[in-house]
Amino acid sequence: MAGPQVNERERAAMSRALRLAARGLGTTSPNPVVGCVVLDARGERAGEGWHRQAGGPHAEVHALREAGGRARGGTALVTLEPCNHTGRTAPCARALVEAGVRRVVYAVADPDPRAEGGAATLRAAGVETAAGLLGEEAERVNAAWLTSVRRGRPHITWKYAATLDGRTAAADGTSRWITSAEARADVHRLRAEADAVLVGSGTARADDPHLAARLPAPAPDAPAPVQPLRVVLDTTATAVRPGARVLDGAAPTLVAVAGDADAGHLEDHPHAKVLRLPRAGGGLDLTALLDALHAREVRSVLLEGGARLAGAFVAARAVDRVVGYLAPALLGAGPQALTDGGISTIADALRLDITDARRIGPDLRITAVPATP
Ligand code: AOF
Ligand code: ZN
Repeated sequence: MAGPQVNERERAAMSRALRLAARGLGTTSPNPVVGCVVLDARGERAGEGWHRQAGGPHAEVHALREAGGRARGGTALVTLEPCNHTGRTAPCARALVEAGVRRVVYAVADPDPRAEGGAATLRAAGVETAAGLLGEEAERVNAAWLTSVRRGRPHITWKYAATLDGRTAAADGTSRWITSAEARADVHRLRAEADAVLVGSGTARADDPHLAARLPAPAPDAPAPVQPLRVVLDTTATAVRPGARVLDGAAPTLVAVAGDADAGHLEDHPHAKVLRLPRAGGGLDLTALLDALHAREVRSVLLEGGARLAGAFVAARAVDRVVGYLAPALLGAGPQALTDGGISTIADALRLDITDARRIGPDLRITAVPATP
């Protein structure tokens, strides 16, 4: 996509703003991640900042503070259209006008109805605006928040680890460890960035997973990342037993059960919350689940297992990103990473675009998103 007319310094500054924005992954939810760089009238970098925490100053405020008087006549590069509303902080569009910024370049328009209109406010005050610079990259770093605001449901990442022939365990059920320690550490990063991690009852029963993240050290001047909500789909309330590792209190845990399930042992448990959902197609109603998570301001979900649950999300076309860790090994038999996706003919394949492929230790990590038709 052709972006706006910009010079090389502006492009480099937006690229820097995107890297700054990414520092907020894991600490800004339910707010977006946003980065901002202010160039002075000569095009030199005068200030920069990023949003650290919901309720805290927006990225623009940090960057303008650092730039001080050098913002006058300068250019602000922001990864999200500056806000136009008085929320927990004053409108950034006004702050940019008051600082005397001459031009504002932003990567993605703000779809939040509370905040929209920043670009129009800037233009009305005589500030030049340009949109779309590195828009695809900005969409990617803010995918969780943008999906949530645009679609009214969390952004869903399906993660799996398999051998090169797509097996997640051997025929006898052994699966420790298919991928390397490096790949498993990378999964902890994915967890730390997610608001919730989700597993089905089969995984809960078979693996008794803990699902907490090994959290990274906080970024400079930033709050510590928080543990994601652990969510288990346990239709009949029989998979999560009182001694289950997800009930250890290390992170909050939500157990979704059918309306008629006998879940007294969970309702009485100090470290569990029970969510009652309607049944659908032999399991729980996924739309109702996503509605309930959205109502709790869960912006992003990491689907961690198993194959049938992933299949249900594929069948519902509710997978926004796939992260596959492929180990250089062959098994030739054993369970598949994905089953029952509701696809029986090649024309119905869920086509993806690979957005990243790299080595993680000895393994290969492939990231892909649904192809746009
Ligand atoms: C941020 N950080 O750097 C920018 C945001 O909850 P509030 O009052 O802080 O407002 C959040 C809204 O402001 C958010 O939904 C988005 O539309 C806009 N811009 N938000 O958290 C930022 N620039
Ligand atoms: Zn703002």
